Amino acid sequence: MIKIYHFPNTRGLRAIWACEELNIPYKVEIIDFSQNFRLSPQFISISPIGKVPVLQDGDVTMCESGAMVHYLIDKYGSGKLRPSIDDPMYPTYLEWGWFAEATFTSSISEIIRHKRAFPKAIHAPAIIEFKKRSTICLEAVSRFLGTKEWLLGEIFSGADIMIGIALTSYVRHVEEPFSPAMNDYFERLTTRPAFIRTKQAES
Ligand SMILES: N[C@@H](CCC(=O)N[C@@H](CS)C(=O)NCC(=O)O)C(=O)O
Repeated sequence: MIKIYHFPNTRGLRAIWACEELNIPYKVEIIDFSQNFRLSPQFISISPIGKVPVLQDGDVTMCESGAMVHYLIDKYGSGKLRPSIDDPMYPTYLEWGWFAEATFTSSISEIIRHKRAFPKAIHAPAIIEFKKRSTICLEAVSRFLGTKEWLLGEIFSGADIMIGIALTSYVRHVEEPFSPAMNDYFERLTTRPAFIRTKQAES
């Protein structure tokens, strides 16, 4: 069975959510998030820089959340949650999935990393700058979404899972209100039964 090493409220939610949407059996192992454990030889052997999530599926071990979502959808989705490669929406699907981690979540992570690295010397202008960069990403998502139900239109896809978890991080760490349209999208995402089960799976 697929095993997902995870810590609550982190990117492992993406892999769990994909499993839930696709009804793939999986189990979650909540790890000890201390650096001691994450940088231990035991954990580094499955996650080379000591981060979560890690997904194991038989002989496959993965430690990038976006790659996990992509893999689960391609391997187990039977065409669900993604357009086919010759669909004109396919590049858009890839683009927003990548944007979610490489650009959007990465800006939000700067806030977390800065606070964790300098708990007694948080540099307020740096936090303001990181929040500003994260909000520019949010606005890009908002413009692209427009009045659509999901990023690709009527079909919920892996790109929504990727962006959805970036939005949960935005709420927790940027703490700026969403526009009404973004609020509606966020509500559509977080009231999906699979998302609700995802949150239950990590507690
Ligand atoms: N690009 C990786 C990032 C993984 C990552 O940064 N994970 C965070 C939790 S969401 C972590 O383990 N942080 C611990 C640290 O930075 O030391 C992914 O998408 O899986």
